Amino acid sequence: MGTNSEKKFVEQGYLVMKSALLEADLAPLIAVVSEFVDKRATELYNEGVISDIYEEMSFERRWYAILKACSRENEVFGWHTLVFSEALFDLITHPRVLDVLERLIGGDIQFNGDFWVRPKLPNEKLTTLPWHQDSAYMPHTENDTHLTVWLPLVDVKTENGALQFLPGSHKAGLQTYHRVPDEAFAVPVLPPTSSDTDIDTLEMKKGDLLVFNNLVFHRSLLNRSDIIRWSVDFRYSRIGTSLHGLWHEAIACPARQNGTRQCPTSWRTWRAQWDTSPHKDRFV
Ligand SMILES: O=C(O)CCC(=O)C(=O)O
Repeated sequence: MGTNSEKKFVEQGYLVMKSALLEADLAPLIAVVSEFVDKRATELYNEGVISDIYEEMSFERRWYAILKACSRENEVFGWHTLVFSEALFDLITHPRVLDVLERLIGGDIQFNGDFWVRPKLPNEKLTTLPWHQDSAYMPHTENDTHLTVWLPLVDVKTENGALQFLPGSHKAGLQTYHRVPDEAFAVPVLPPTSSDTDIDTLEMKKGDLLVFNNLVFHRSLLNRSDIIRWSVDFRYSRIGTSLHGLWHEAIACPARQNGTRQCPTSWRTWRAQWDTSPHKDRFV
């Protein structure tokens, strides 16, 4: 990444790094997700709820086929506890991910403890997110830089629920939010004004890396395809940045110190933090 990319990030509030990761970097986490899907399919089959475990189906299709077969909705916008694993930790602290962040916020980086694997199902309203800024859902964070790294686990197109961004929209600061009927999340009182030409739709390939700040407006389109748009996202900030008691603070940890590529936190240490964290039973 050259200085042009950094300038672009400052101007736009987000950046896509093409082919930042290899298939092999994502494979262990995909295996964790697939193992859970397989386990759940087997349980439902043994309970007599479904008559097929869809073993031959691809990663993009299998979970949706299982849910359809038992007439269940996903009911959650993301998986957290289910995917807690060494594979997840390795991706959060992957040198190639942290190299991108280091160029943007320097070589002292903390992982904020916030992670989600998102099975965005076909035609699902819950995961079709309206325009928002992440600081709207992270109280008191608007005066600091918090970065989200977003990684597609399948190729993402407009049709299967790409993210859209409003370049430069972070510069106006955090807007006021309120709750409205039929929206699972708070929405801006004054939705950002945008013409279609302002909107940047991010079609991404598996292996591409998106990073965005906590104030840039973005949204998540409806998945109009018949496959699941699987993705994973993590949040970071500079070491020393207050997390203001956010729900995931207990599993925050240093991911890089003094620009050294060796991660200062081990999987064992992070797992011990998780084992004593108050939120671990709060989410699927
Ligand atoms: O993955 C998605 O569809 C939405 C992600 C998002 O909006 C966020 O992480 O703030």
